[in-house]
Amino acid sequence: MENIEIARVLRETADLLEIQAANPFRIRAYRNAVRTIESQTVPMRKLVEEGANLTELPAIGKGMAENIEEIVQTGYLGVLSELSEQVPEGLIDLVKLPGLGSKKARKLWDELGIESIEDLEKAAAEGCVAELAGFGTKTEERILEEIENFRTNTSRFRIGEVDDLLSPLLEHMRTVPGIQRIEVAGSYRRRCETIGDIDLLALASDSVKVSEGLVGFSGVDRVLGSGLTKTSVVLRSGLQVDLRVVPADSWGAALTYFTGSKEHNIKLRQRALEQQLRVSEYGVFEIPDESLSDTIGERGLASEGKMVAGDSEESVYEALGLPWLPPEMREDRGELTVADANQLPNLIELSDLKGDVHMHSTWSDGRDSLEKMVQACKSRGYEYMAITDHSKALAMVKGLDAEKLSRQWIEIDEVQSRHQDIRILRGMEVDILRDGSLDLEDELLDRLDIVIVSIHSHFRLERLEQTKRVLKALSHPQAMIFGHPTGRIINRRSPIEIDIEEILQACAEFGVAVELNSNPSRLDLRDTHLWRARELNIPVLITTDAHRTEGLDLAHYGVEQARRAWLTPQHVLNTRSIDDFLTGIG
Ligand code: DGT
Ligand code: CA
Ligand code: CA
Ligand code: ZN
Repeated sequence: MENIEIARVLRETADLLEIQAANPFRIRAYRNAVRTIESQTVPMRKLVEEGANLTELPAIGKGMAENIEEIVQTGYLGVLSELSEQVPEGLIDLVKLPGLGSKKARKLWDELGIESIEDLEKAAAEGCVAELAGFGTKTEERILEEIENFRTNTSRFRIGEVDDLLSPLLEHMRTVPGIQRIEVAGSYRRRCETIGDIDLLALASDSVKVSEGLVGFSGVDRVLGSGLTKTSVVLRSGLQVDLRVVPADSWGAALTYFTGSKEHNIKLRQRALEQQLRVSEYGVFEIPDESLSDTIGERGLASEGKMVAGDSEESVYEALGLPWLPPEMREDRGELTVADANQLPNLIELSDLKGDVHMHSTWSDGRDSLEKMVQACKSRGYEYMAITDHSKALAMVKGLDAEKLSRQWIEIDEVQSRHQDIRILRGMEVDILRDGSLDLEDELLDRLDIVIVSIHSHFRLERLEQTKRVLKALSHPQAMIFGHPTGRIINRRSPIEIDIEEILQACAEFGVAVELNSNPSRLDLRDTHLWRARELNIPVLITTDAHRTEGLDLAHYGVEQARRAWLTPQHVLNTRSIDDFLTGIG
């Protein structure tokens, strides 16, 4: 069991307890434990195996420690199984609908007998939900919207979650005898923000052993099918894994085919046909002349044609007269055209980043001190960094007022004097208030090196009002970076309603850069919006929004999305050296 799976079990328990109107302290104990586990970088599994005392972790009492041990050891939690029997299964999905929560779900169950998303959709469509006390037409409309989001969202996993689930699986597969190569293809290799299922390719002498290896993985919940070349399983997390065993001659062709995207593959095939070639997951083949004229009848071996490439991806692309293409570009967004013209963009890489300018410290809601964050940035080789704690409107995360901000600057100076080899910039993530004004006095904004403006409240304003609010904030002369512009949390919170085209045009006009927040739950701006930002010449910043030192390691997720938008180092401000960076941001 991985940490995200353990957290999922505990969260579900909390949801069910809440539906049952259990003791609030008990519910909170589960929720706090979820938070602790989600923030652990060490697998709980390892701690349990080592016999560590889990109660030393924050918010983990004796009972909760036992729960965690039970989950790690058996894969299940008895309490949850019992609770599940007392509550209809579908109610758990209801609780997960944004804006609903367990109290309202309980009420829907009690008063309208609603036990599932389907029940709720029907009742809302008939107008029954609006009639309940505390609901109303607005809530009803929103429920219908959220149901639609739910359907498109929940079957896909965020790429960060997939990474957590994959690492123990790959570790396990590497111990299977006879596997020479193993590679993850599909949307995962293209670094899509969410993943439908995992497509594993293996090169091995004995395909039965490989298949048995996958089926024997401790994280497998059920086996969907197992044949000579393909095995499919579902992990306990719900993630499906398709594994194919591929012969060496076809390795590159299979990797190309199963990396996709489907649309990219179709374009490749069309291009091949123009050159009298045929591409498949087995290789690139010449199409013999006779099979062109031949219509019915002889489609058998005679028309197979000679294999001209297939063992490596390079050979496949080369046979089609193309350079190898980075997987992030294989989305049928014009990549074959630029490849053909030998004009592939020089995509940005993680090592191009020279600084990170969005992070928090213990001054607001970060876990680590300013000093620790500086050391961590130094050890990642950064030339500069900015501390950007929250502003005062965010009282629940200890946002800084003018007085506290000034005191922070004193500490920055102190820390700076101890660390000469990294430049520490004064920054703040300034809240955009409901009316579009900024949550800090102008004279202080003036004295900051980095001003990120972000929305952390009133996410549900309607499009016109929300767009106006953001436009006002962007027009402030001190606004430098628009932080996580759409505010989405993938699979959890929908993006705010804004006219993104108008907003990006305004960024270009006012000289405001956009953030690419690398947190894999955010990835905000997303790839398609970054594409547009590039077209409009808007500078991009790839930042982590780290709330602890380990958070700085998420930068690669941002870089991957930037690559999907064809960004080069020139498009990203924090690839520049400090002086050029400051000129660019100013
Ligand atoms: P996902 O799993 O929904 O996140 O997205 P993918 O891209 O991983 O899609 P998946 O798992 O259905 O298939 C893996 C790859 O296999 C896909 O990227 C391209 C290839 N593929 C699948 N079906 C077709 C097809 O009908 N035609 C072609 N040309 N390629 C296909
Ligand atoms: Ca897939
Ligand atoms: Ca698949
Ligand atoms: Zn932040």
